[in-house]
Amino acid sequence: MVLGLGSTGRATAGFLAAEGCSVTVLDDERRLSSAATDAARELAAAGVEIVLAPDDAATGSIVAAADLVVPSPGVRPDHRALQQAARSGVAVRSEIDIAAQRCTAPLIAVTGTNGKTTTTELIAACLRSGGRDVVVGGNIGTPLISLVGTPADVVVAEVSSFQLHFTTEAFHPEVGVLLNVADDHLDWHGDAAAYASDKAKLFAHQTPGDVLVVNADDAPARNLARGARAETWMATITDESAMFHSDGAVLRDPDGGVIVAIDDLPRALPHDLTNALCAAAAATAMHIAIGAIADALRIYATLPHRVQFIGENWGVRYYDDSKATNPHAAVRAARAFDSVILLAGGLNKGLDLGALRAADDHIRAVVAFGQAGGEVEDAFAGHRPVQRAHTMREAVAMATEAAHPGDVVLLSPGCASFDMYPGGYADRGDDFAAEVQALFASRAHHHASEAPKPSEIPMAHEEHR
Ligand code: UMA
Repeated sequence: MVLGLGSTGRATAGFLAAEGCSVTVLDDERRLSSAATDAARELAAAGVEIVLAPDDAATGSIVAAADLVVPSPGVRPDHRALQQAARSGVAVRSEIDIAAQRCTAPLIAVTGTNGKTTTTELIAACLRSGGRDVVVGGNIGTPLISLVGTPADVVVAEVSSFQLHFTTEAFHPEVGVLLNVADDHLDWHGDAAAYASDKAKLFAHQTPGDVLVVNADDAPARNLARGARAETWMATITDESAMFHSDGAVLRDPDGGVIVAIDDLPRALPHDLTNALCAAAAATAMHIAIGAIADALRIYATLPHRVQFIGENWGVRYYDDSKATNPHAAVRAARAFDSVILLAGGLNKGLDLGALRAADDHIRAVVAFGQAGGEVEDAFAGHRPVQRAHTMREAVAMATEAAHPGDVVLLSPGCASFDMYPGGYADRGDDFAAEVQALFASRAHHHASEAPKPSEIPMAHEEHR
């Protein structure tokens, strides 16, 4: 039984049906998107049974009759079907667990609260630069199971805590990368300890011949990794004695060899260096030459909505970090600048937004917005000037008003976007960028209209023609 008819559920149902399993897919929604409707039709043609919006009794009897339940990542562990599976002793395994068991190529798996997608792509770029045939999947977008059977030298997977929750010993990456662990998705996991223990499943089944790359600058990640059996490779930008490190000018490997000069990187915020070092370590574990790694790091284009520079106007720089959907990410972004006007708020995922104050020293003023705007206001009340905006346009205007030349206006919300943007964080970032550009354009127009009219140009000008 597969739970959920999103990208994971569809790929899993199709894969298992093709393996000869008898598959039933349950989705709690009564109405499907058009993509899901088309997929459901195709699956039905392949013999998969689709059940929409089942009641408790129907769910219970389908689960009781199943040998295996595969929940989609978005399905919470307290879902009645999973409770029923536990009561009936039916195995529950995530899609990445089933996929990992069938992958013949070595698996590199990347997790962490923030930086997963970028680091996954960086690793893939380093491996490709070294001549390896690479496929990339997981939380990044393509379900891992749909890559099974694709010829490749290496599989690189971004894995989320949701996906790790229901893994077994079958999930055993040859190289794991643990970037950081900070509160996120507590509405799904219940509490921070449960979230961290799911992250630890990244390396739970690794053995001493495997490698676990750990960002040593993140204390929770470092502590969590103490339980690892794999060889642990540390990466750090603060300690020059550690394995993969930065000396301030150059990224170096454990032998002190030069990986790449920091000036040669497309961007060098602190977390860019961390991601680059972790990627270099993972690629080294796969025996990629340093030169090939350096080539990839030099040309890597940063992804949109991750501290993305939008433009500069009247001495103020504007950055879109809409991808920062938890306080840890927002704090990290704000700390990359000296004086920030922070735009924060949105839909809180059960997190303590007071954690945003950890970047206090870098924040001059705050504009709060969205459903969690009140919580953002409370976090900064009495510490920093806070204003409340009701639209993105208003937020950009308020931030611009508050900004002095040299400041950075940073959209780094610390919250999910679904309260205002059903399409997700990318839509929120695009809206911010559009409002910033509109503001620039209106200022340029205003500026032009302030220029003297031809009739006001001094006569002397005429004489010089
Ligand atoms: N559904 C139910 N009952 C539930 C919950 C969901 O029936 O209780 C159904 C929904 O009606 C819907 C389907 O399940 O039809 C959606 O499943 P899903 O939410 O698991 O989404 P997928 O389309 O399968 O996408 C998932 C990941 N989604 C989530 O983790 C929420 C995608 O990550 C991932 O790219 C994809 O698998 C392939 O691996 C997205 C994400 O937001 C990008 N991830 C989180 C993040 O990065 O912060 C973890």
